[in-house]
Amino acid sequence: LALLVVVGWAYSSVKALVSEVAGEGILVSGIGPGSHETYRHVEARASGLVLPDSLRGRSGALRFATLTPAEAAAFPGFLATFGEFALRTPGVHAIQQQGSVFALIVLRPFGQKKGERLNGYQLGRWPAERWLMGKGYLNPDGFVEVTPGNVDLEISRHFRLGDFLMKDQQGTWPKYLVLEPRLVDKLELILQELGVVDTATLRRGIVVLSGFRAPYYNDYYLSEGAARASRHQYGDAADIIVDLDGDTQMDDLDGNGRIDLEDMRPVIDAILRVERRFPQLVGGLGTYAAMGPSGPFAHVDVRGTRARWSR
Ligand SMILES: [Ca+2]
Ligand SMILES: [Ca+2]
Repeated sequence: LALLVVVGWAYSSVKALVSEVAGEGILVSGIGPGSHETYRHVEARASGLVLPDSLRGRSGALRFATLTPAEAAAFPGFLATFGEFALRTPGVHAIQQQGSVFALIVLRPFGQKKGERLNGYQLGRWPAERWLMGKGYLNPDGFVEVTPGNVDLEISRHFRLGDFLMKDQQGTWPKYLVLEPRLVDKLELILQELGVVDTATLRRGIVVLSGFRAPYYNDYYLSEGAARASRHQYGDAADIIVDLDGDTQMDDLDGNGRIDLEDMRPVIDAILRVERRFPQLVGGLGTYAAMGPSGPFAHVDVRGTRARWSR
């Protein structure tokens, strides 16, 4: 049986703790901001916590799953491992299993947002709070609570939780995020298609210019062409560049000395190949000419239906 080590929200301390654990067992911490970190061992066998392979996505590269409190309660072994407290207190529950860490993230329910804000963090009102919206545009189930302790959590082989945060409200903690694992899965598959997956010197390859955008933030950009029903509000969209050389600019992928829309061609081809292989990950694909210093970029999402545009 694999050694399972489970720790809570204070992710930065995970690595240190893992090395201290000997023998077969699970290490459980108190979770959530303000809670004391108390650790206890429980029997791995007794808890029955098993991660299905499907949680790692079609790329096999996912290292996180999001759970509503109800889903967490129904997750085999979750309650026995983390206790009922974990259902009431949203947080990250990281499981160390044979050298790789997997995070079960309990969401803060959408209903805890009061008006435009959640714990002081400005989010705004979702389209379905304001208008009658169709399927696929209902309010999100909840939010990932991002703290200084988990912002660098590796949620997949190439991405961190913080990659998908809004860039505003720098000094406000906790921050909140809507994030679909299927989006991160698709980005990992795009990297695989681009053939850059195991390039040792490049941690990422794809840079997320803009991931989650709360409605209040999205509304600022309506006049610049942002859609009122933008998928960014649902955590399943990202504006990306391919930046293998790490200069925060789209790369000259065709090597002709210019950085322009032609360089998006290999990216578009990779996205189309991913969608052909995995129709479940079909979504929007938009290309944009340079609007800022990072150069041209692509919008990719997993809305479930095909959408194509170029601006
Ligand atoms: Ca670059
Ligand atoms: Ca070029």
